[in-house]
Amino acid sequence: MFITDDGVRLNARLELPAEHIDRCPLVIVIHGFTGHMEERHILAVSQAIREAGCATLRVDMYGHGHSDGDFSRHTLFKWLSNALTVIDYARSLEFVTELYLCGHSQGGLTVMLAGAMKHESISGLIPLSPAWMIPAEAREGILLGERFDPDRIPETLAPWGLGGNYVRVAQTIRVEPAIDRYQGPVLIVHGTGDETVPVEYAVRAAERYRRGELVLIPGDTHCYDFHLEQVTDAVRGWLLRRAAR
Ligand code: FER
Repeated sequence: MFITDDGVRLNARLELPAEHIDRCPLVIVIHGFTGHMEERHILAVSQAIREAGCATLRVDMYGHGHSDGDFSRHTLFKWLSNALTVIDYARSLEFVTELYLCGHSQGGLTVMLAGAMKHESISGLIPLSPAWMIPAEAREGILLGERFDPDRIPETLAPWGLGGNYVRVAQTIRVEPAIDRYQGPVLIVHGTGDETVPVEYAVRAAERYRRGELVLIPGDTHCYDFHLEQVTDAVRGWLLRRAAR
């Protein structure tokens, strides 16, 4: 199915939990930079969410997976617009009791920002290895470890072929106020051996969130190559504890 964000078709998949019930919570699940909704860790986390009795809505964001848009033209503003549209779609579904946002890496950053913007309708956030240093690094002239002049942004950022507008947009975003604005419960999961997003960012975000909880996966990578089951256990357990409260 497609959810349309002002003419941009976003490939999306809605799945209900196995134990059929009339109404249940729904978790929107968002992949990372260069990712898509069929990645191993996205599928595994989504399944764990359904095992906790919640529906999942996986979405390919602008310029990714089978959604419209060119990768080279994607920006965090476009992803935020997509996220707001998907949230509004999810809120329109009759069966949905509560709405949660889960996202990996750049998708984790997206749910941190969108969760703050829509805080009144979001019951909790699950940022997985959130890449929330992207805006600060864009201001410093760093992108995925590569350096550039932040005041003379290249037209194209090799080797990913990203347009310079990705950086211009990222430079405007302030994550700390978004963290401070969100007062609901937040579960952050992060591998201590993450080669893309240093684990210290997860520690700082979890401390800064009013109701932050942190699960570290010892030695694991950005996409949980070694202990994906620890990630799924953490997410399932957190949602089950929310349901039992
Ligand atoms: C960056 C660091 C991390 C970056 C993107 C990421 C585009 C995101 C990684 C992911 O979503 O897996 O500097 O720049």
